[in-house]
Amino acid sequence: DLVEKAKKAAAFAAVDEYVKDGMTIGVGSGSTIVYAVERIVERVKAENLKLVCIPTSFQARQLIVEGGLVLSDLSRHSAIDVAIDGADEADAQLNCIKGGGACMLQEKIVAYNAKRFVVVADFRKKSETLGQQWKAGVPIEVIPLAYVPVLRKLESFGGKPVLRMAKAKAGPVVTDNGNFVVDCDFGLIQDPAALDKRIASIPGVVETGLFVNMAEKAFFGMQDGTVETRT
Ligand code: DER
Repeated sequence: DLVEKAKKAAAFAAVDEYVKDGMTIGVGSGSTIVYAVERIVERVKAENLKLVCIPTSFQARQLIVEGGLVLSDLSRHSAIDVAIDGADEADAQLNCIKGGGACMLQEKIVAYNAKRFVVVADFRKKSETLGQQWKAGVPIEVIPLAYVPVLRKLESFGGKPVLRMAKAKAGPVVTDNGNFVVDCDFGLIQDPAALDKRIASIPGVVETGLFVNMAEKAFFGMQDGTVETRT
């Protein structure tokens, strides 16, 4: 269907432009990244590329291992050449909302430690202002014991915070790091940098899904099969 084709086109374009022999690659999480790993595996085989991959979640780790790629970690390879990841929304300045898959903590660590961070997404994520397309709120990773006071604090900021409940498990979503996720709707986010700092300053908040001023390029697969890029 159109969305899957768009995800694949964006992912293939990014891998073909950024992945070079000998690189250490940060592998993101979600559904779009699956196509990026597919293309990396294809190219490793076709071009005999020597790569090392750093995961951002158990899911990414599975993709790397199942793809027969070389798995490593930040203690062995802390200098990442390029991190490739999806996003829930990207604004005109390439600030992103991430965490739809509850993986934003490790994703942000890997993106932060990469020389280059690129986003791959379908047309639904292309936006002007954060909050315009993505209505599920800013994902926030929270230490479980603190989630109630954190919810209250976020409400005092004017947010509408909700603890993310699991679908395939009773109770709240538990992240790969053993934490909860709170999704907090702030409406349109005109100053994502200020909001990111404000949320992160609450004791008990581990990380936010606001990736501000981190991505250098975004590849958007469009409805007509083309790929639009934004830098
Ligand atoms: O959870 C995440 O941060 C993912 O990268 C998410 O933002 C993108 O997931 P998708 O590629 O399935 O839309």
